[in-house]
Amino acid sequence: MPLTELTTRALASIAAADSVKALEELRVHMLGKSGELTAQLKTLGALPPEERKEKGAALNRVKEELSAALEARKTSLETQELDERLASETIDVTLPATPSMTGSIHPITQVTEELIAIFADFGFQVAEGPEIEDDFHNFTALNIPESHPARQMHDTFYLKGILGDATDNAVAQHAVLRTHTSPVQVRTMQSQTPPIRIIAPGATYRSDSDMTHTPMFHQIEGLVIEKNIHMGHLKGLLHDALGAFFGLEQVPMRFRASFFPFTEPSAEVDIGCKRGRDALVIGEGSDWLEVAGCGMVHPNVLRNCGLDPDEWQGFAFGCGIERLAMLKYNIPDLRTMFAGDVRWLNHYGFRALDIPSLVKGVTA
Ligand code: 2U9
Repeated sequence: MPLTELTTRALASIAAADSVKALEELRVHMLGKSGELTAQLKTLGALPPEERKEKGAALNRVKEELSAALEARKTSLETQELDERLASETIDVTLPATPSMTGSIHPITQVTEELIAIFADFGFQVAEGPEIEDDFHNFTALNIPESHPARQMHDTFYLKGILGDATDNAVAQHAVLRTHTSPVQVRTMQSQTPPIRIIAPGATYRSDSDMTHTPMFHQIEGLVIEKNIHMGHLKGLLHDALGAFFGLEQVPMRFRASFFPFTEPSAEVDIGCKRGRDALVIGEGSDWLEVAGCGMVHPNVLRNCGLDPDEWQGFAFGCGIERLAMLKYNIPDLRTMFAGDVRWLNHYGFRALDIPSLVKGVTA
């Protein structure tokens, strides 16, 4: 076919192509390996040099013209196709998003928030204090004598150096990682005037690591200081708080006489339970499970914190948050709590929007 006719027909076909796909087929048909123009280019080699030069130049011009026409048509078709899609496809930007949830609330955080919700309902405020303490607030004020085993190296993490200025008549104070949250109550008694009604949740540290102990763990402690507060109030409060926590109207509970340096009298708190072969049911059965310790604040502690024991008395209690979380949410192994395993967190973690509130009961 003469070159001019081939060009005219090809340009007409390009102009008539109605899709990017049809255009691509045309390109292959003309300029592809077995295309019409390519076939003509292949014949150049057999021509005498003068004729080859002339025809070669003509063929290249046609090739460029067709390539340019193909490109221009392609751009125009693409624009047209996009316009058609934009006209036909609609998106409702007012529809609610459907995000996939990632991340979860650790059971320790969840249980802490549950307990805060429960005690806030009883009129308690949340108190906080430093995790690096001195030995006065962590031990001395709490009537824990110098020789007490809890002060020994194997229990307490001592930090290098001392706090305060020992040269300036001040007592040299060892820096320790707090071994309980009790120094928070000491600081509150020193800085506030009773009546006091606080809970102190937070991280605590002991140099202890085995199946049932991790070097960092969490406690929640409570303190009430009033003029006429007594053990009966303490027992009633813990009964109602534990009932709310475990989602039970009446929880069997008993006080067992015990000893703590900072309370007198002291008691350990058990709740009734039934131990099945692989399940533990709280609130039923004839077995007992220890969940907390408590007592009336020792007069020495009140005095150490600047309160007159003849004027004020108080009760205090403490429990381990890990233990409560394991019991309530059937977590079998303490050490998995801090392994940072995302699969564990997906399983035992809570949704960020499941904020504990007493409106529905704090039991998830
Ligand atoms: C002040 C006065 C008294 C807090 C108390 C307990 C009893 C207790 C343990 C339970 C399990 C700690 O996590 S655990 O090992 N705690 O048995 N704690 S009375 O008494 C205080 C605290 C502060 C000023």
